[in-house]
Amino acid sequence: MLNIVLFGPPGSGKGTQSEKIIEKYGLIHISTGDLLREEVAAQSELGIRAKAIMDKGELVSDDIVIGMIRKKLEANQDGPGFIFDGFPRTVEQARELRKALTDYDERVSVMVSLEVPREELVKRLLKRGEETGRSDDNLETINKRIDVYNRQTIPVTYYYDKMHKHAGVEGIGTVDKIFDRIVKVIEKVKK
Ligand code: B4P
Repeated sequence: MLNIVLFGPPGSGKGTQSEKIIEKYGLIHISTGDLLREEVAAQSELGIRAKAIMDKGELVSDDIVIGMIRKKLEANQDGPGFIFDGFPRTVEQARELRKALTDYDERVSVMVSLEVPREELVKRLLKRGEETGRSDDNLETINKRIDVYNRQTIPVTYYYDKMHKHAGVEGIGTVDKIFDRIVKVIEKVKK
């Protein structure tokens, strides 16, 4: 299987690039952000709790997110592999992902980290907020999300560095240009 972790700060293009990677490699998409927003839309108990946390720009608890991932992995064992979009976001989540994949004799092939400067992230997310009305795309929450990323999520890069699986990719330019850079990284690990 080809198992890709697509990593980066909020607004770095994870969701955007995931679509293109799926189209090319036929991977199964697991976006914890999308899964949480589905729960919010369904107004489930989990969704109601998650919305309050997401609107503050904080991270939903590891237990909840890991539970969602395990369910998805269990249900999709026959595919060509997975793209993990927006997960893991803490070192604990990274450790749990490793354990869950090991249960199926699988592992992460590569962690692709999209690198985008803060001012560009803020610009993109404000634009998306205007266009879609997404409730966490407002200036205060965007700044909080980026701070949370720098504090809680950046350490995940060191975790994959130690395993020689972290590949940084410049996330500035056209969507197609960035996709070409990602494909180069994937093709190397596919061999
Ligand atoms: P996510 O849904 O993962 O939100 P995100 O990181 O903001 O989105 P993404 O990064 O995918 O957006 P994209 O760049 O594609 O998470 C939302 C919240 O859910 C979190 O704050 C947290 O509370 C919770 N959560 C999710 N996962 C969790 C976890 N594992 N643990 C705990 N909590 C979790 O797109 C941004 C914009 O940029 C788009 O409008 C796009 O069109 C634009 N764009 C993309 N590429 C571009 C380019 N090259 N040039 C210009 N614009 C571009």
